[in-house]
Amino acid sequence: MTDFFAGISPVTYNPNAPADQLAYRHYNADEIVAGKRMEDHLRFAVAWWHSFAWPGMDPFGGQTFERPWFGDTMDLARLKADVAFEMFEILGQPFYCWHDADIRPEGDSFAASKRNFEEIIDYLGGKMEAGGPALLWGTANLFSHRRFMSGAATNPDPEVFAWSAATVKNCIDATHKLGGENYVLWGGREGYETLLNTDLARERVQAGRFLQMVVDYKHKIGFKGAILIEPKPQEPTKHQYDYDVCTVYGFLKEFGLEGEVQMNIEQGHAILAGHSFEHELATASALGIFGSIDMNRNDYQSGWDTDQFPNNVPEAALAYYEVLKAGGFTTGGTNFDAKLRRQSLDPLDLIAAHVGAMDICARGLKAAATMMEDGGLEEARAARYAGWDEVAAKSLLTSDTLEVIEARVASGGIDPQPRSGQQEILENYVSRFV
Ligand code: XUL
Ligand code: CO
Repeated sequence: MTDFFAGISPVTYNPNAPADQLAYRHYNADEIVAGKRMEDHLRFAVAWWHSFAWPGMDPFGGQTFERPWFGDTMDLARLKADVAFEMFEILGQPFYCWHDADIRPEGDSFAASKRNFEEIIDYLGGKMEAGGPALLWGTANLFSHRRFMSGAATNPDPEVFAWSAATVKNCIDATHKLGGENYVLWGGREGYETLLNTDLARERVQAGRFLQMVVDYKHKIGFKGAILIEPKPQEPTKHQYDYDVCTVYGFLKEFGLEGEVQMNIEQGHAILAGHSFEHELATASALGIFGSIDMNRNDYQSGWDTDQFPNNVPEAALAYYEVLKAGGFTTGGTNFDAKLRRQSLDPLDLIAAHVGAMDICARGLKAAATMMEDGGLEEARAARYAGWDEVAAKSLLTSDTLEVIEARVASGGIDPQPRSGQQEILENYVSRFV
């Protein structure tokens, strides 16, 4: 045992806990909601990078957090893992996630980094076997080190492409070894700063080939988890290729991978792309590529990716409504890709942030399930599209041609009458539940 979380006991469900006591007031893992345990619906995961590796810097200042495990040795990496699993025990969440770079120190060669990584993976494996949470997903950090400054798969230098491919191979192997449920690719620097030095067509082909190799390798080793792409429109690069769900779908179609890859949709990334979170979720569901979510919001005034813990129940309700409509998570889950504010220095801040976020999501899920059960939105939607149930309307989408349609409209049988979209009435309806 380390003493990092000294004095903080495992958090339990207690809706009547005194105000100053840490407790889940809404998240009750075993409670049945819409036919399933809440834990199985929400499938919460802690993100290793923000919780244990992020030092609290911003563009004007460096490290604010002082953590006893900060440093580049294997002993410190093991200490970091010890503290992480102590936090998991306090929270009791079922999953966690990592990048390779979060859990192991960088070595002075590829082979040395690989050795460090494999040693830590075995260390994590031991802790998972001893009762720790399962791995929701693993991923490679192909954006922090300076070798990736011009991209990974889309780098103009084929040696960086090769380094990245080799890194991803090892990360998929490790994810597979730990029984991970998904493997994520976020194209951190797969994009460009200026077209003046960029061959955009070539970079697309490189990214397509890279992803095909990932999918081939997954099948070769028998990894049953999903491959997930996490769209983001910009930051760190000015323009990123995986802009949003629709853009990624076009890319998957181009390279014949639409049946192989699903989406990890992040709330903050959706907002950066000029969408709502629920728009991205509904789009992925409509395209049959919904996978998992990163449940972290942005500050709406800042205009960049602030990765804050969720705190808005109505937003969470609309998001989980889409998740429920999509049939819920299969391999996916709710990952808190969220970091503390840099002034939130204390171990207690880290625990409280996750506890509050889990309660917000639980409230969102419960509201979404009640709304779904009530059925008001689906009834209104069905009524709005009821005209399409008519035989004549169905043939518009199957056998009719423009000439046939024109003849029908010209003969006077069609006279469209505008009808209210009832947005305010539907907004009033939703607010009854949230
Ligand atoms: C960055 C981001 C990443 C991915 C994993 O904005 O969301 O943390 O989730 O690489
Ligand atoms: Co993310």
